[in-house]
Amino acid sequence: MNVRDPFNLHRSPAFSILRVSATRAAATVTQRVVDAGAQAIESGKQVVEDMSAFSIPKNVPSFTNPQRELENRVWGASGVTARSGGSHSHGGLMGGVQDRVGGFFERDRGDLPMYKDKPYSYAASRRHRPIWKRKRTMGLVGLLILSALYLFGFFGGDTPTSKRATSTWNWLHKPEEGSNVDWLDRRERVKEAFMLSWDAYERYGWGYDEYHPVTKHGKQMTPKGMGWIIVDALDTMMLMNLTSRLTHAREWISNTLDYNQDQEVNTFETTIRMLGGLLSAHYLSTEFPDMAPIADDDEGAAGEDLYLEKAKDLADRLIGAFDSPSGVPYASVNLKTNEGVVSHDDGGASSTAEAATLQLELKYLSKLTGETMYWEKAEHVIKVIDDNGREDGLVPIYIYAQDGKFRGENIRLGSRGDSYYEYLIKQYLQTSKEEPIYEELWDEALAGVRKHLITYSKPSQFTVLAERPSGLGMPMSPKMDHLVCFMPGSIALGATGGLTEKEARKLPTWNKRKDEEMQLASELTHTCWGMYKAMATGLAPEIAHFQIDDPPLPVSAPHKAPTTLSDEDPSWKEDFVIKPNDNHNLQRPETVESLFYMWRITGDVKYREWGWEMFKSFVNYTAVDEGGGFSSLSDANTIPPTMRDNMESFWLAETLKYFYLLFSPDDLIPLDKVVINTEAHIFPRFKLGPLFKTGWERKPRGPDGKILADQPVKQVTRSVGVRAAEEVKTAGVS
Ligand code: DMJ
Repeated sequence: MNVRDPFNLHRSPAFSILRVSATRAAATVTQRVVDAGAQAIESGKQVVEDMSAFSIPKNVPSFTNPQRELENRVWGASGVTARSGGSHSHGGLMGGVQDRVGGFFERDRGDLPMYKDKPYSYAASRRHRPIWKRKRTMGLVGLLILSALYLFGFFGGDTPTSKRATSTWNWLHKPEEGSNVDWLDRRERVKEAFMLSWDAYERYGWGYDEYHPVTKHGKQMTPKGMGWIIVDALDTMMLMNLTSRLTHAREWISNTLDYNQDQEVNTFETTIRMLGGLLSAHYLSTEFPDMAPIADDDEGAAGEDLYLEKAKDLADRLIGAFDSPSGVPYASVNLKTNEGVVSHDDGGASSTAEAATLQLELKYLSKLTGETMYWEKAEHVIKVIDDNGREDGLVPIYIYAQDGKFRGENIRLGSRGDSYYEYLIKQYLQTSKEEPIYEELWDEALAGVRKHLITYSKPSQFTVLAERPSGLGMPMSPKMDHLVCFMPGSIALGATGGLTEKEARKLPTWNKRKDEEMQLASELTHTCWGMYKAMATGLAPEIAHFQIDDPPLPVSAPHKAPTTLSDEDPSWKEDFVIKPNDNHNLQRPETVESLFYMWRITGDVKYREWGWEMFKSFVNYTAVDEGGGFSSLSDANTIPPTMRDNMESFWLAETLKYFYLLFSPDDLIPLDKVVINTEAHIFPRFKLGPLFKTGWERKPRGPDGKILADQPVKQVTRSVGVRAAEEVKTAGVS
C-alpha cells in the first residue's frame, strides 16, 4: 500500500488542526485589537507582526534585495550604524586590527570585535536606527494600519477571520506541479509551523524546559528551569523576524533565567544549546539589528549585552567540567558549585563527541571577552584526543576524563562519535583557515571514514557510512543512525570551505580528492533521503540498518543507487532494514541540515525539493490536535503514526531553521562567512589576532596516524592526511 501521501488532506487531522489553530490565533488578534486602546502605540508593532500568519507573507530581509540595499545606503549615509563603516572608532590596543563582525560581509574583512568591558574596543551596537525604524514611529504606523483594517471590517467577526485562516492554509490543497516554484512562499509555510509550535509552547508550557504537546504541559529539567526551549529558539526567531515573540523570550531571560542552581547538567547539551543559543543571539542581534528589532538591546539600553552576559555567566559555571586530571571534560557539571561530575554510565567515561563539541562555543566566547582561558581549555581536549594516535583519525566513542584514554574500540559517526568530526572542520573554518592543524585532522579522519566505514548496500547499492563496533579491522556493522546524516553536509562544507562548488572548483587548491568528497557527500545525502522515503510517514527512523554483502564492498567498488526513489517500483526499499525498536522519529535535523549545505554548495534544486517533501511530511504527520504544536513520533512507520508527546527544543532551534534557510535566498547567512554549531546556532568566522594561537602541535606519527615512539614533538605536515586519502583507493574492507 502506498501510504505516503502528504497531499491526502482528507485523511489528515493535522491540517484541520492547523486551520483551527490559525482561526484561534486570528481570533486572538481580533481580541488584541479590541484591547488595544491606550496601549496601541506600544503594542501596535507587536500586533502587526502577530498578524503576519494571516496576511501576505512578510519576508526576512534578503541582503541583496533592493529594499535592503536602499536601507543600507540610507543607514550608511546617516553615519550612525556599524555597517556604514568608518562610523566607529576602534580604540584600544587593537584599534587598527579589530573590526566589526559585519566586516565579514563586506569586501575588506577585518577581525572580530571584543566585548566592550574588556581592554579592547568592541563595536557599538547597531541599534541606533533611523526615524522610521524607531519604536514610537512604528507604533503609530501600526496603529494606523490597525485602524484602517478595523474600519474596513477586517476584524469584524468570525466570517472574515475564518476566510483568512482558510486561505492561509490553501497551500495544502493546491497542486504543486510546474517549474515556477515560489520558494519564499514555501519558506512562509515553515515560519507558520514555527509560530504554531512556539505559540503552543507559550500557551501551555511557558518557561518550562520540556514541552509535551499532546498532554499540553511543560516540565523543568532543573529546579528553576534553564530556558531550554526559549534560549534554543532565540536565533530562529531573529531569522524569521518574530519580534513580539522574541521580546517575550527576552523578558523571560532577563527577569527569570538564573543559572545559579544546585543542579547537575550535561556539559555538552548545555553548551551547544544554551551557551550556543545565547552567543548566536548575541551575534545576530548585534550584526543584523533589523532582524526582529527590539528596543531593550538598543545601543546604551539596559539590556544591550543581556545575551552575552548570560552566556559568560553560564560558561563560568560549565568550565568547571574541564577540571579533570587529563583536561577532558566530565560528562556533567554542577551549575552552582561549578564542579565536574563523572559520567554515571559507560564506566565513568565521557562521550568523545560530547568532550570535543564545546570548542566553537568556548573559542567564540574567548574572542568576544578577550579571556583566553575558555579557548585554552577547549583546544586542549583535541590535543589529548590526538595524542592517543588512533589509526587513520578514527576514534572510539568513549574517553576517560581521568587519563584521556579511550574506553573500548567502538567507532562510529552516529551517537557519541558524530560531532567530534564535525567540529574538526568547523574549527578550521571558524578561525578563517588560520589553524591548519584542524584541516589536517579532518582530512585524516575523512580519509579514514572512506577507507574503513564506507560500503554499499544490496541490491540497490546505496552508499552506507557504517560502524566498526569492535574497532578497525573487525567486522563492520551496516547501520546508520539518523545522526550520521550531518556528515554529507559537513563533507561538502569541508571540500569547498563554504563557497559554492562552482567557485571552489576555480581555486588552485581544488583537486581530485575534493571531487571524490563531493561525490561521497552527494551519495550519502541520497541515502539519508532514502531513510525518509522508506518510511510510511515519509519521516526517517532513528536508525536504519542496511543489507550488505559479506565481505562488505570496499569504497572503490563500482556502485550506482537508483536516482528516483519511487513507490511504483519500491524494490529499492529492500536495502533498508528498519527494526521496530528504531522506527521512532525525534524531529531530528541532520538530513535537512545536509540538504541545506548541499543546496547552497551545489545549487542542485533537488535538495530543496526533497526538503519540501520532508517538511510536508512533518506537517502532515506530526502536528498535534488543538493547536498543541508538533510532536516527535514513537512509530513513524505506521499510519496514523504514534505520537511520543514531546516537542524537542531542536525542532525549533535546528529542524525548522534549516528548512527556513533551505528555502531562503542564499545571501541570508552566507556559508563562507559563518560557522554553524552542532545545534544550528550561528557564529561568525574570525581571525586569530594577537591574543590567540593554536596552542599545540601534533606528535610525530606514521602514515597510519599512529604515534611514533620516542620522537621529538614537531609540527606534522599535511602529508599524513593526504597519504591516508591516497590509500583509500586501494584499501579493501574487512
Ligand atoms: C542536537 O542536539 C544536535 O544536533 C546534536 O549535535 C545531536 N543531537 C541533536 C539533534 O539530533
